[in-house]
Amino acid sequence: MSQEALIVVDMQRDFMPGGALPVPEGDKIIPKVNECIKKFQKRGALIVATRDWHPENHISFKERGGPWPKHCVQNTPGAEFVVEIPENAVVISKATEPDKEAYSGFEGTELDEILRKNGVERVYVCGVATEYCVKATAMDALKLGYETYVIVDAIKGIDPEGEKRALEELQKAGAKLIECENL
Ligand code: VGL
Ligand code: ZN
Repeated sequence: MSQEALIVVDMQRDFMPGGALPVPEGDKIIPKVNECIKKFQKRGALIVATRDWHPENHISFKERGGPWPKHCVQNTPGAEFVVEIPENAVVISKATEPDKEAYSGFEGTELDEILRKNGVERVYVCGVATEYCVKATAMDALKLGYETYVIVDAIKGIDPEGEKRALEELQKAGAKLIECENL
C-alpha cells in the first residue's frame, strides 16, 4: 500500500525568536506544526523530524568563514526540538560533519532509504526555514520522485519576499501547496 510521511524540518530552539539563528515569528507556527503531527499520527503516516545537528566547529559558522552564527550544536539546548515529536517518529540528523553543509534532510542521510523501506510515495513538508532547509528538502523529495506537498501555514521563512520566491520555485518544480485544515 502506498504510504505517506510528514517531514517536520528543523523545528529547533535556535531557529526560534531568542535563539542563535532566529526565523522571525518562527514560534508562531509551533501550534500548527503540532496539529499537523497529531493529524498524521492519527492516520498512521510516518512522522519524520529533521534536525540541524552541527559539530562545534561546523563549516557554516562565521568563525570558519561561513554565513551563519554558531547554531544547533549537537546536544546543546539550542538544538532541542520545540514541537511534540512522537516516540515512534524517525529523527534525521543532518549537517553532522565538520566540513559539509547540508540544508536538505536527504543530503548525507538515510532519509530516502527509510521512506522507501516504509513504502512512502507521498510526503508533506513543514517547518523552517522556508528558503533554506524546507525548500531544499522538498526539492530533493521531488527529484527523488515523491509526490510532494508543502503545508503553507506550517512553514516560516526568514523574509516574506524570499519565502514567496521559494514557494514559486517549489511549485514550478511540481510541489503542491496545501493548508493544514485541508489535510
Ligand atoms: C538552516 C541555515 C543554517 C535551516 C540551517 O534549517 O533552514 N538555515 N542552517
Ligand atoms: Zn545549520
